[in-house]
Amino acid sequence: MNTSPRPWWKDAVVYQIYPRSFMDSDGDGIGDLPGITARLDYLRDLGVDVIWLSPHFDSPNADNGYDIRDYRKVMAEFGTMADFDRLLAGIKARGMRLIIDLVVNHTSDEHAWFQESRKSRDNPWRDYYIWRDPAPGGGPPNNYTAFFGGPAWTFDEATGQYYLHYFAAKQPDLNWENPKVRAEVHDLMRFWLDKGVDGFRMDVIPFISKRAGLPDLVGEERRAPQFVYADGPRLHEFLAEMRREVLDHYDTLTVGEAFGVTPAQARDLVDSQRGELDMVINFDVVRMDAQGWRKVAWTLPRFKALWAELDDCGPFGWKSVFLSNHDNPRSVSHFGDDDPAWVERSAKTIATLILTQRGTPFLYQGEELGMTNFPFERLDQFDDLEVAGRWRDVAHRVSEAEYLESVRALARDNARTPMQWSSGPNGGFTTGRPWLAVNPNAAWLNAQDQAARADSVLAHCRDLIAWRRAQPDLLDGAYRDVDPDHAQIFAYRRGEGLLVVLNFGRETVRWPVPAGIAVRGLAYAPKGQTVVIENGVVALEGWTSAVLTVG
Ligand code: TEU
Repeated sequence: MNTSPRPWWKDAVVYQIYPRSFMDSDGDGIGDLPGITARLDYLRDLGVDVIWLSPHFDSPNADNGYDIRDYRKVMAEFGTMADFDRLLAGIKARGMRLIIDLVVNHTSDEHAWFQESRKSRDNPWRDYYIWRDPAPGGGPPNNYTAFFGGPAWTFDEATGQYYLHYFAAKQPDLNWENPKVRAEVHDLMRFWLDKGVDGFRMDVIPFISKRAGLPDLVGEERRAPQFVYADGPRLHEFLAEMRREVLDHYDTLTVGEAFGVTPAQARDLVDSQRGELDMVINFDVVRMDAQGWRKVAWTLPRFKALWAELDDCGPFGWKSVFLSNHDNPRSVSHFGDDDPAWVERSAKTIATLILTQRGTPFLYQGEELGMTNFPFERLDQFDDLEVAGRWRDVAHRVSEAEYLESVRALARDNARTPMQWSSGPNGGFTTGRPWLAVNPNAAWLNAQDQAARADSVLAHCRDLIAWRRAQPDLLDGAYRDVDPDHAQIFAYRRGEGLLVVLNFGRETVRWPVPAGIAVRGLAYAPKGQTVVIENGVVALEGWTSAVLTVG
């Protein structure tokens, strides 16, 4: 029997900050650490427990900080180490915690290790990266493709070999087979933990172990190489070593970004008896309507089936719950209804889902306001290298209109437009020129307006976060979908005492409570939205959510 105390992160609500787009304090159009520090009261008032900060390290920004040049230095645009220390102190002073991004599948090609590594075949850092000779007939060593377009190999003239990169050519993959690389990673983790950070979100962590011999992708593997990249033979060993060497000596939260991981593999990664990760960020739901770059249809029954499948994270596992982040469209545009007449109700419904599923909820900046996708109209409006990179791959066989239609729905830049603090210039994000355009709906969709209204999305998130703390059934109760086939209602039990009912459409629905569940009353609903319980039927207005007590 497991007698250890319940870890703090099981009851926590996590809030992700993408620093580039959160708050600019110095007018250069780029968000920064002092900007975040200035907004800590906003986050405390919202009631979140943990902040996950996307990369804040020195970087040439080929991929907005996911290409790190120096792991021990703060990105100049974001401030200094003193600014980081002030931010961390401000977070602690408010009773919150901080986890940072650990991006160690790859570095920037401008990292000192790679600068050395590429110099010569016998350089002491050569084996920090993955170098291979050209294929016998010339060309890349195998047919691996990169997520940002083109092959996963780039030829380096100086030494006549190719280096491997699963992402951009400016993001060479580290060679985790080399014990020195692993020791370097452990060291840099200790550096930040000793400063007082409370853990890590680990970027594409399942990719660190490469398949032995790097054989070609075959058949279906070519369409979704992430499943091959995430399936290396030493992944579990490397994670257990990291736990032993580093994490066991601190009180941390570790959440692995599990791109390419199946639910079955995820169960191993989060099995606390194995000692690897505390939870993972699973892609099944957020990418359910994406085939590569192409947007395909999704349905509510399929959506529900995926939640049910993910809920099974094994007897010793735990999971994260999220519907958006900096790599995905805005949740209200993606799975809700971002029509101005419905956006607030719809965003509240989605927030209820996130805050009442079993697992640790992750809210992404602006989601607490119902921020929407940006009305992109042309390819040249996108900043993200992924949009141009994939376009280069497919332009010869796909029309620009067809590509744009998918990309405007799914592109990562939708989530990266600046936070909408007010209806003022640039949504109150900056006094300068924002690095990425502010969504024009900041005029009426912003934090200042919502903070003043008791029925706003922001107020709903705040109220529900506070309320859930005192609900053992929400924190730990078993999960059971009670009507998996309904096309508009998502309804699930939490523990013995609660039933959550969400209306995923505009029409009012009269939903008959399934036999065997006795509804006792309404425990929670967003302010100003009508829920009527009568004769075993729950009537919910369009895009309305309710938590009911059952017995
Ligand atoms: O994301 C990797 C990932 O899983 C994808 O979302 C990826 O961004 C792409 O869309 C694949 O199709 C992580 C980071 O979250 C992302 O921002 C980085 O660009 C990427 O790794 C590389 O570090």
